[in-house]
Order: sequence, then structure tokens, then C-alpha cells
Amino acid sequence: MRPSRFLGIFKEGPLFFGGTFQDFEGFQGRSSLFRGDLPGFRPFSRKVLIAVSVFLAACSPRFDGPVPTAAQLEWQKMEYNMFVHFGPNTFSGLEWGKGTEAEDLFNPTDLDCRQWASTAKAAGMKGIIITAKHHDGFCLWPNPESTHTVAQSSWRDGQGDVLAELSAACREYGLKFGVYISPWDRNDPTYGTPEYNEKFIRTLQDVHGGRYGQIFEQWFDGACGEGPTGKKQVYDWPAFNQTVLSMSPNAVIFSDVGPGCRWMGNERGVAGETNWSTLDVEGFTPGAGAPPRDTLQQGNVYGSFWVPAETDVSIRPGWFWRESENSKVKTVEQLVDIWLTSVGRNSLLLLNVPPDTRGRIHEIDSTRLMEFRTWREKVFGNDLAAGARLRLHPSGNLVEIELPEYRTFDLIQLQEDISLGQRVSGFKVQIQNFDVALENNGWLTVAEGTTIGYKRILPCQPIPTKRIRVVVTGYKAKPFISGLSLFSRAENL
Ligand code: FUL
Repeated sequence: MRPSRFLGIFKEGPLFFGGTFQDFEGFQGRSSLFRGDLPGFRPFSRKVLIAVSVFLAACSPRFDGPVPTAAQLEWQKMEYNMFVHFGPNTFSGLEWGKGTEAEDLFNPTDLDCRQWASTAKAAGMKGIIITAKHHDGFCLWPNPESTHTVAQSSWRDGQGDVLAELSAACREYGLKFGVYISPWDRNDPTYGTPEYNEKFIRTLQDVHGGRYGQIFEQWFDGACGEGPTGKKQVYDWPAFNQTVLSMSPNAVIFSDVGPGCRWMGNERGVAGETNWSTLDVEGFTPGAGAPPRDTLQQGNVYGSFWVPAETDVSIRPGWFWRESENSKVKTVEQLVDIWLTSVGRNSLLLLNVPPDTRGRIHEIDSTRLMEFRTWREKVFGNDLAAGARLRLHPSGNLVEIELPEYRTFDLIQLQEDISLGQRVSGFKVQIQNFDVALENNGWLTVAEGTTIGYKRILPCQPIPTKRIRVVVTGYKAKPFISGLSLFSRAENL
């Protein structure tokens, strides 16, 4: 590789970015960047790679593919949120309540939404999404459209409102607040008639009307079973979406096909190794009319809409708490695997942590969440790319870094600047080590893949090296790698 084909970059600092043009001293114009006579590497900061990427984007041919909205970009950066399944099922042990349960069944003895919020915060999560209404139809708030709510229960003499308490707790702890409102309703007598759609729209309006503050995500499950009269509902999805967006314009709407974000296709926490944030949605609906599951897992390379994947998975076998599963809370190792196959594969992780019959997150679950956070801090808190120097090929196809000394890592994290769309369709990460690779000038491929997206984390063999390069082998448009980090499980645990 001729040095004249690289950009020289000159600023000290760690290897992660997020900066602006102003952060880059040499960013005065093209000539100051293309330093054809550069003998070698230059130190760089985390702020520089993104600045150069954006500069290259400006020089690149127009890219007409989908890009995220500001709300979707913010959403993606959250990375890790808490899902809360709570309601009559918590007390019955059912996963799908029948809708015939007496309202008094819902009777938490010590509800503490601040404990949920403080746990989520301490776990490193950024938001909480609660089942305001699950398929049994029971509403955790006094929904004037329903006669099957907390208002009809004797819990707190019918004066309780879980959404009010949780939204206030989220505000207090600096978390975003989201709601799951199931269209499938096994209690409502109008379910199966057009009247139900009108009622459901008014239900959405009630929650999004402002009394619970801003709602960052509306979760729509696609399930469409029978109601109390044995009829199924024909859902008016366009009207549901329009209602939410008219009242909460920044809400990201989850469903099998978005429009804000999509179901990732399974509940095991394993997103596709190839995972495009773009999807073809025309002709599809949530539920039975959704695209095949492998499409949901992988997205569509030339999909015409930006519909990033959300990975929902429970910390327990079931979605709702039951005592018998106290011994089955996922281990740190399982949670780490899920992190690598969700956040590490360009999706957001929505981890379900169901409160118990007291209305508190059980000690076993909260302890596990803290252990998991400690793991992440130990491993991801020590970026072995710190202090490295960078060379970036103007094409964007090659990023090469030189470490200050030999280092050994077993996880490689890459990021694309997705504000410019998702572009990379193939890449290799190579290290130089003449002891293990005699040919190809000592370069050895230690990881390779297809998509990168917002974040991609790849395990690799731990081989000491000073030089690493990312070779982009396929792309839809000029690629913009905006982050590269190196971590070691072996050395930090
Ligand atoms: C599913 C529902 O049927 C489950 O009960 C659960 O709420 C899960 C997150 O979505 O489709």
C-alpha cells in the first residue's frame, strides 16, 4: 500500500469519536488532509475519524438509500432498555391471561416503580417499556375506555395508576418511558368489530395525551387472537400509527414492520449476523402478514425504509414473573452472549425484567443485572485501541491503526456512521504478526463479516499485534467507519 494513498490525521487521544469538524485542527480543506508525502501514521482522537468520515461523505457520490430520522438515531444510541411485563399474569402464573380474570387479582403488595427505575439506571439501561395493556386487556392505568383496569380493582381502593408512578420514576432517574399496548384484547366485548378499533384509538390517545409525559417508544405486538365473543379483529394499523405519531411525534413505533423499529424475528436474543436496518415493508403488516422471520432477523439490503431491529428477550424463561423461575434467571455468561448477538449485531437490546407479586424487581434479577454491568464495565471500559495512530484511505475502504505497543484483544468493535445510512456489506479485520502469518506481509484475517451498522462486535483469536486494519470488501455506497475499539475478555475479567 503506498503511503500517498492515505490521509494523515494528527491529534492525540483515545480511539473513539463523536466529534465535530471543529475538533479536527487539520480540517481546513482538501489539501491539508491529503498529505501525499506522509511517511507513516499520525496520532488521532476519537473525534477525528467521524470528522474525516463526514468529510468523505460530503465528497462522495450522492447516496439515495434510507437514513434514520433524528428520533431513530437517538433511539439506536440507547442500546439497552428494560422491558417490564406486569399485570394479572404476574399473579396467575399465565403467560397469556384469558381476559376473564377478576380485577382484584391484580394486587401488588409493595409496588415500587422507583425501585424498577433505579435498578434500570444502575444496570446501565436508558429507558423502560411497560405492558400498559397485555393481551388479557387489563389496563395498568384507569383507562376510561375500559371496564377492566386498575380503577375496577381494590388495589389502592381503585385509585392506583402504575403508568403515572413509573413515568414519574423514569423522569426522576433520567430514563425514557415507553408503553406496550396490546391491540389483541381478550376482555373487550367490542373486540372483533370496527367499534373496537375506534376504542383502541381512544385508548392510545389517552396514554399519549400528555399525562404520562413524553413516550419514546410505542410497542405494538402483532398478535391477533380471538376476543371474548370468539371473533378476531381486523386492525387498522395505519390509523393506530397515525394516532401515536400525531400525539407523540418523536415516538419510535415498534412492530414486526415498524415504522420506527422492527421485531428482530426471535425471542432468543440472536439477531442476524447480517443485519440491515433497512426493510421492505410494502405489502406486509404486523402479525400474520409480517415478512418471514429470517428477513426480520437480517433486514433487506436494499430495503426502502429505515426500520432498525430491536431484540426483545426475557431475563427469565417467561415474560411474566413466577416464583418457579427464580432459579432460572439467565447467567452473566448468557447475558453476555445476548449482548454480543444483539447490541453487537446492530440492534437494540430490550431486556425483560418482570417485577414480582410485591411489585418489585426480585433480588436475584437485580443482582444479576449488576453483575452483568460489572462485566461490561471491566471489558468494554478498557479500550485497547486507546493511544493508537490511524491511517484512513480516502476511499473509506481501508482503516489502518498502529498501537503504541503489542496488545492482545479478543473482541473487535466496529461502528458505521449510520446518520449517513448503512453502507458496508462486507469487511475483514486483519492484524499484522509475522510470527503467525509469513505470507501477505504478515497480515492475518482474524474476523470478517457482512454488515456493521451502528455497532458490530466480533470475537477474534487473541493474537498479540501492533497493527490492525479494517478492509471494507463490499459496500452499497462509500463506507464510513466511525469507530473501532478493541477489548480483551481474557485480560480484564
Ligand atoms: C409476544 C406476546 O405474545 C408475549 O406475551 C410477550 O408480550 C412478547 C414480548 O410478545 O408476542
